[in-house]
Amino acid sequence: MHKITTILAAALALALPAAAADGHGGHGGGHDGHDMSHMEDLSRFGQAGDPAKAVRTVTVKASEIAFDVAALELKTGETVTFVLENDGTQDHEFGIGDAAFFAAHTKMMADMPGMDHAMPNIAAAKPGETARLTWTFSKTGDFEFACSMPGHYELGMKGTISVR
Ligand SMILES: [Cu+2]
Repeated sequence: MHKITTILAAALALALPAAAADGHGGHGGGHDGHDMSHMEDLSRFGQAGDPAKAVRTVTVKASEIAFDVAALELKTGETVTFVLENDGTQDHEFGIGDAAFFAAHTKMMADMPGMDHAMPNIAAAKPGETARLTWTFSKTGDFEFACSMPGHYELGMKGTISVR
């Protein structure tokens, strides 16, 4: 009997992390099983910023299927607030990352449509709505901004971020 209990406990221990780990702890309610912990460390392209410390605001308009901005040139250490204006008829996102991040995130979006994909480096706006994202570009380098809605990245809904 003791042995069976031990085996059951081991099986539960194996099953729990996948079912319970949200990885963010703040906004995962109602979306159990969406484990973001496999994502890489976002800090290689900066971190969420304090809106009160933003040195500028950049408005990016989204429509089908493109942004009205192709390239951003920023200074290392700058905190920028982005205002995503969705002028289109589909949902769009403005995310900050790099090619590897978007390769993984667009795949997840395509594999799990309808899930809550909220992440600190992504703003999402429904048609006619506006969303804000403040980001501190603490790392020098070449990054990307993009929309991860299924197919949009592949259709060119992305641009470059140069941080110097
Ligand atoms: Cu889009």
